[in-house]
Amino acid sequence: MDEYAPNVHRRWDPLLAEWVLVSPHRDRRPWQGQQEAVESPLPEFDDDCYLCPGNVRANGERNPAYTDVFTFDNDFPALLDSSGSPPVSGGLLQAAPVRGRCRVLCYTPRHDLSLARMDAACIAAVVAAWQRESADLGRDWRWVQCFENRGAAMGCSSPHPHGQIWALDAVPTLVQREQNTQQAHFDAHGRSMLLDVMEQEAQHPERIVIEDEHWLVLVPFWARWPFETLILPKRPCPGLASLDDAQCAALSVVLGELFRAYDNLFRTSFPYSFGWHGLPGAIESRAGPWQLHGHCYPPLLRSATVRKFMVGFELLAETQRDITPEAAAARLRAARGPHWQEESA
Ligand code: H2U
Ligand code: ZN
Repeated sequence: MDEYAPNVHRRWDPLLAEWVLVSPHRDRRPWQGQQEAVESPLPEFDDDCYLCPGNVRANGERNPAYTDVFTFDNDFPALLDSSGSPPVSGGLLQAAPVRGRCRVLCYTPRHDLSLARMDAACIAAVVAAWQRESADLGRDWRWVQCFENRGAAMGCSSPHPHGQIWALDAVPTLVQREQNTQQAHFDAHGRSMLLDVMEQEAQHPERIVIEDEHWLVLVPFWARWPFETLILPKRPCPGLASLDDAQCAALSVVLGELFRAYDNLFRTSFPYSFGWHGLPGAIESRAGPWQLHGHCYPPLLRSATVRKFMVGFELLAETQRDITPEAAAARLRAARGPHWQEESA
């Protein structure tokens, strides 16, 4: 079947409780819009990088000569240890105090690498850091958000491989919505929603991108972004700190494969926002409403320079996507393998 044949329909996102409009044939419309800059090759060490080992950061502090991961408190944190004074509120105009802590996690001393170019051992150090931060910060804060913005197209301030961790004493809006939908499903069926999704997806390999004993990576049925993926542990697992050694080792391999497939797709350093949704703190792994999952939201649509914009209809009415999730998964599967830059080197 022609993957771009007109087949307009809507799909339901059970996690965020929203509809998504799917219009596959639109991917063919002529496009003379914005061209994103294609990045040039990077040095292994950059004197001017705030995140490279031994360099001085924007606040005057010097980074240690770190050799694997390096974590520090964000010099420009969005959340502070003390709340501001919310404006006087009441009725429909509600405000609330909020406190939190923001951390930056450098994945490796190598300025030129990325999750797509790091080996599994190197990624394992990042997975361990996510677990550590999630457990430590989870003792003091209600929510711990690990995430990464990659590439200038996603507003990332530095190509040095790094992510961020924001911890706060409030449950953020989208997390609260996922909490509500997962809890409602658990109350109604006594099972975790995402484990049920996974069971259904096992019968639909057309959306699966990577699968091993411990993990399933798929383009969700309800994906918003063109090449969006959802990363799911196969066993009940409430949060990052609950993953065991075998799951972490497998994840380090799976993440490398996924981000290499992204880079290979358009032979570029694929931009994205990626992050984990899971309960903070160290919690026993057992079936409950929360199932750990990673969301990867990459903006590219047709090439290294043509991206999807979430604008008019999306901002005012409902998210709309151009290619089907099934077509996106097929292309990601086909892009798996060695990194294109290593192939052509
Ligand atoms: P992004 O790449 O997503 O912009 O995140 C980088 C973070 O690193 C950003 O939040 C912090 C910025 O505040 N940062 C420091 O804490 N110190 C620096 O010297 C540079 C950047
Ligand atoms: Zn650097």
